[in-house]
Amino acid sequence: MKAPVRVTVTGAAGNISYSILFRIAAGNMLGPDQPVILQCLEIPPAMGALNGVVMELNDCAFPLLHDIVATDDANVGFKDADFALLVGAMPRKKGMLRKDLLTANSKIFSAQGKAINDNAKEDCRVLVVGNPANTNALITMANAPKIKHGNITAMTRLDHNRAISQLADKTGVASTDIKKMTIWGNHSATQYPDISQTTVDGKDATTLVDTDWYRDDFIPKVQQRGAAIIEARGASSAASAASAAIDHMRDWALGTAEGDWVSMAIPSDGSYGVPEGLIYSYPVTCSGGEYSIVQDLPIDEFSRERMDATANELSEEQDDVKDLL
Ligand code: NAX
Repeated sequence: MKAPVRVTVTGAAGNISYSILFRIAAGNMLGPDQPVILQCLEIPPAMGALNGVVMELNDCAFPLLHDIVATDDANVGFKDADFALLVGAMPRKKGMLRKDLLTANSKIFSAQGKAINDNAKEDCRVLVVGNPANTNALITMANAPKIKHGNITAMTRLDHNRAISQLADKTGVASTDIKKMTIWGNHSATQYPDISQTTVDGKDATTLVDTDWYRDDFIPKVQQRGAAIIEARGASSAASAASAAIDHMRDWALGTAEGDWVSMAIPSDGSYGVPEGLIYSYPVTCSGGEYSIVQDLPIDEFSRERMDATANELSEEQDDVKDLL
């Protein structure tokens, strides 16, 4: 049996974590031969609820779960972490502008960036789920210079999975028949779900669906899916967000399938003309615990406009938090 690795989850008493923690402990993220120690971080008012979650985790008697740490001290929560899933964030309240949300969360992520820097392993792999995820990741990265460059990422895998599911449904295939889906940019309504390189059971997706459906139905549906879930459920996506976080970390750690890629929001290196340093979602392949951007894809005018629009939104968000970078 391998030595256990330490996985920190913040917002551990929240809705997404109520699914994430159990999936990690069951081995869905790092494989059935990788024991884990869960380090659950919360804020003081949520420690009672977190205690209940810990009781339930214990009651599962998961063979891979070696230990659980429950704390409201970020220095304890990130101690020696190999992986960190930053789920905890302040939710958007009624009447709150996007900018107010950015400011409130920027404080959380600058403090957690410092705590990661001071306590986590230098090659700790970090996934930011809490919104606005890309810019929260930017703030975390700016405050954690010791962490290996590129290891602070944000989640667009839920958007990627939503896009696969919509296209599979439209073309009448299984989701496993869809390959090479891409989400470009921000995890927001400006994201660009791109099927120009996607295949459906080996055929070009663009030859199977008409352009009007793609542009007027598919793209907005993927962009607005989070709002549709809130409308239907009265609460934001939780189990599907948890599942996407597990997918993101699993593929990063264990590798993507041959002949396919996934979408991850990562620090831009300038690829595809995106300003360097923004946390931008790209198509990536993963192998040996590292990701690399899929290069040299053809970009037509329609794509270019959308890729630039979502990059511009990220640049504006970056500007709003520049004092913390
Ligand atoms: P909940 O409100 O259920 O849980 C959040 C938890 O975070 C709470 O228990 C709270 O006490 C805790 N928390 C707040 N500040 C903290 C801090 N400084 N340190 C540690 N814990 C802290 O929200 P939930 O539904 O779990 O969603 C969590 C975040 O994910 C939200 O920001 C949400 O917007 C975001 N999402 C991101 C998605 C993505 O695809 N990137 C999709 C789903 C989700 O909307």
